[in-house]
Amino acid sequence: MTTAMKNLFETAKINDLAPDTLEVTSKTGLTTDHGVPVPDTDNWLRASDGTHTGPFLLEDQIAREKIHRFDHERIPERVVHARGSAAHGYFRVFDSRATKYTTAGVLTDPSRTTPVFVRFSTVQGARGSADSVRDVRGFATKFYTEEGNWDLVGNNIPIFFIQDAIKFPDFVHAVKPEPHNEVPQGQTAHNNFWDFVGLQPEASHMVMWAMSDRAIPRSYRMMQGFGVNTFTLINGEGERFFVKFHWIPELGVHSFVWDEALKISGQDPDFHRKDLEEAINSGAPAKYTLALQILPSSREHDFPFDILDATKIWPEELVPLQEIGEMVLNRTVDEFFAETEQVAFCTSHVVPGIGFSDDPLLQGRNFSYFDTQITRLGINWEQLPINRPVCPVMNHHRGGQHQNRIIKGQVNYWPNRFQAGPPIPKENGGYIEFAQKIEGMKARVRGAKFGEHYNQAELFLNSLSEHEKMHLIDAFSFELSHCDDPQVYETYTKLLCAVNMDLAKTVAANVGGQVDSSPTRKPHHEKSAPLSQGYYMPKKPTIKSRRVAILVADGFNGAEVEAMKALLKAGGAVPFMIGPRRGKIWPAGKSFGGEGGVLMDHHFEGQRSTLFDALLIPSGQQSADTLVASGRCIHWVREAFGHLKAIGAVGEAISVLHRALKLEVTQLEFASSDDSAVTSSYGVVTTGKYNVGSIATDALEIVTGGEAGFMSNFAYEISQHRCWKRELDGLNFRVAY
Ligand code: HDE
Repeated sequence: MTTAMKNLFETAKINDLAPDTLEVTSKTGLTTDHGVPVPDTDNWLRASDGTHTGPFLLEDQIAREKIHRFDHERIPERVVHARGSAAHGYFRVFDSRATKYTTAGVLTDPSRTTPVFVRFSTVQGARGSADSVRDVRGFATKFYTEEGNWDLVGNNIPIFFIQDAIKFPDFVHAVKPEPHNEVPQGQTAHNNFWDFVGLQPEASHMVMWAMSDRAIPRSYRMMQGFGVNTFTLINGEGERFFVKFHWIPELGVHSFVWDEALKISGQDPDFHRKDLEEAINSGAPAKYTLALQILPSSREHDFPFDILDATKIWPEELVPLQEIGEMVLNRTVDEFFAETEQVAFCTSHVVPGIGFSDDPLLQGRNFSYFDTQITRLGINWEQLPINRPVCPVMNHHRGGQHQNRIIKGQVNYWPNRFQAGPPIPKENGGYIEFAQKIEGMKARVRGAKFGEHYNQAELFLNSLSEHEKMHLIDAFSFELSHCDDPQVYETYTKLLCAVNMDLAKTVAANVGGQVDSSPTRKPHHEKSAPLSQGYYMPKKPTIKSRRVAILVADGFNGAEVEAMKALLKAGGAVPFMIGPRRGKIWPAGKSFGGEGGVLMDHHFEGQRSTLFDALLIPSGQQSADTLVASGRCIHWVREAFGHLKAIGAVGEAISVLHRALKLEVTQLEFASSDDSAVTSSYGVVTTGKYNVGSIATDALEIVTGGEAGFMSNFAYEISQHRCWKRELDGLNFRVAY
């Protein structure tokens, strides 16, 4: 006897949801909840003489039901990770190589396709807070496997603020809006957060990550995911391995720049939510590789850090990643509340072949998640369509609010005289805990190695590239400047001395903090390359799903724009036409108001440069003259330049760049306007003449250099995400944006 089912397929969960999914059309008439047709949903039943409005009648059960249902629409939001968005997809392993570590079919059987549902989130903010705030991102995956649901509830940062789950309520109270005035929203830049982490040195490693670019990801599709905690795998021989789970995004690991993130919080608070939806709908599903870090049980104590300490990474140089499979998110949700809001994860939900470790954070999490779902969704939360497994579920748990299932039979206990619903032995797939030997005294203690807090914080800092270090200093300075209690920021700048003296001095100088004259820790100067985001650039340069704004006004070069759009689309990018008005704009040679007008996607005021990855301005004298004379357009260019984005301009449009940048940034080079040579200077790509006939040769190779065409050079700059050299040479600081 077994509960397992065979041959799941990509859409198994979607099919499972189908009976609960309703398509509303003009033929789906309105009914009450008890199914009676409703003829009028606009007027409450009332006593009226036909001319004057009289009092309403409580007997109107249709109106009462409508109001009752409305009054109870809200459920408690998640204590943390309240703001999120989600997508459906599937997971497949490349081959069976993980069989030596685990019996879990989801990780070892290449003939399987396991449906998944992934919810991404921020941590601190409320449900309605902005997407682009500085924060850790949640990355929670529900695998609907043949042997039950496996929830891998991870983050985009591989470690955590605290070591022991008992500190979680303190940490969350400190990071959340302050109790007296419920301020601030979606931010760690406040006294209580910095007070807590300043007094809790175990947080110092995680604080470094939270102040790095990792905490302002460009997209959920461009960030890593980490299981954070140490889990275990058990193979067919009964051997146990420690494991850490990693997700690596296909598109590389990229972030906003801080000024951009701040502005997007106001300009488009739903940026990440829309980004995921737009990418999936435009045929660019989000893809991630699953990689494992594996340690045999025998190596548990071989490291200077405790491998069960969630404030530490296992450096990849010591424990390499093993890539085993790929996840694809290719379907948006049908209804946010029923799916994204009601999905509920539980770290304790693992499948045979996967187990836990003594990681003290994980053990607390294993208690907490089930508990919180009871408050949010009720005890039968796992029967909700989005949460229920696609394999058979049967047990003798009964009752509780919102029991959905009807289980036939005379008995609901075990043992029973019918042998109904028996336990499933290991041979048939029953989940068996690893027979771990345990000894010790009952005490409130942590392992000895849990006491060291700074070595990996320094390792992280040493491993960052120059521009990443600059961003980290700026982030610390921004955050601590928002603390108005000197005790708070002075404590933190002193703590930073233990991580790195130069960092501490710079931040202290910026925020008016203090440094210790004699730090106790000696620096080790070690580095680990994969800790820098640049390490995880895409395997092949790509512009897939990048948003490119094409700025035009009447009189732009129409044929050129058509060619450019075609090339960008061929590379998977998403071009947007931006003009002085959202209606039609007429290319050169077409008469205003006549045939051949091009509909704009947005107007200059409707969108800002912050919402695009790159800026392109085609030729056309009249168009360029209008743009040069528009302060808003000049701001578009300066802001894109300040945010280190790729900028392209052709022919007369080069004058727009002259007007926006040339005075301040004298070392920028531009192509001359009568020449078809391509000039690429600090991510600004220009050419005097773009030969539309050259599409075939300029077929978006995504390469840089004089040999390559204009669009290939422009695409190359987009694929680099940002031009860091512009920042390292201080060019962006000279432009007002
Ligand atoms: Fe969570 N966490 N957490 N957490 N967590 C929740 O569960 C908790 C931790 C993470 O999209 C809650 O359903 C404790 C680490 C994600 O629905 C709650 C501790 C990591 C999500 C909870 C931690 C996470 C949550 C709130 C310390 C990274 C959102 C609502 C011991 C590996 C999942 C809920 C979603 C959500 C408890 C620490 C990730 C209260 C006690 C470390 C991605 O149960």
